[in-house]
Amino acid sequence: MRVDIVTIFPEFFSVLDVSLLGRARARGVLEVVVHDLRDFTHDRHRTVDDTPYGGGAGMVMRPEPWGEALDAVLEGDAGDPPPLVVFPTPAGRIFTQAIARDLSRERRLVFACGRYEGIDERVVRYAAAGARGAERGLGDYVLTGCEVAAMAMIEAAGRLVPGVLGNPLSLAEESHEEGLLEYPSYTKPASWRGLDVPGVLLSGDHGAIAAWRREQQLERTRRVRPDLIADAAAEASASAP
Ligand code: JCZ
Repeated sequence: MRVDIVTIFPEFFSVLDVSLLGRARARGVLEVVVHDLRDFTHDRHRTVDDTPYGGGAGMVMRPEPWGEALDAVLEGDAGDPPPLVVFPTPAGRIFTQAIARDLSRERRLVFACGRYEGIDERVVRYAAAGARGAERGLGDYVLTGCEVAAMAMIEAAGRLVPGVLGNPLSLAEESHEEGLLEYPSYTKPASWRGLDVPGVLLSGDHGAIAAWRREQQLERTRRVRPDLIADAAAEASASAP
């Protein structure tokens, strides 16, 4: 998979050189190219923002540098389907594991990283016309810019790309993969500062361990994320014959 990122803070993305995704990049499974939006300006001050039409606080990113940047990034790509341009924004649909899975199957992703009060709305429409566009938010809170949100999405999608993770089996059992939170994990020692590992995990009874883990998943999800249980129930009734 190839990921392009357009941003006014290219140095922010140097963390993608390390860890899991860094190794995947070194092996050529994942290609990440970072572009500086200011390289697509033509004035002495490399201006990317201006005051909003209609008034209001803050600045909005002007469309011209974005148009040139997207043209340059998408130039020569005749692939089918065209690249997906993701606009991280708190005004987008919430990013979920299912969306991460969808992104991981894309041939090419482009992250358009806004700052200030966001990007001129016409850029989103332009991307949707020339490629495919998607506005996505991480959650119901506001960041100062899209870089951290983009990084989270790249990591969540990137680790699902075949060949990026060492052990693909570990993916199947983690939180959100089946609509439930993960069961609690323990390692040695069996007793630590007066706190003991649940006895069933030491029993060697694999059936009992599986049943205990499932019960823990259900209990934990009901307690901290009842909304996930409601979602799963709604999905089950929607797909019932
Ligand atoms: C650009 N501020 C892009 C996304 N989930 C979430 N919260 N905040 C954002 C976000 C904030 C931004 C920009 C300027 C995304």
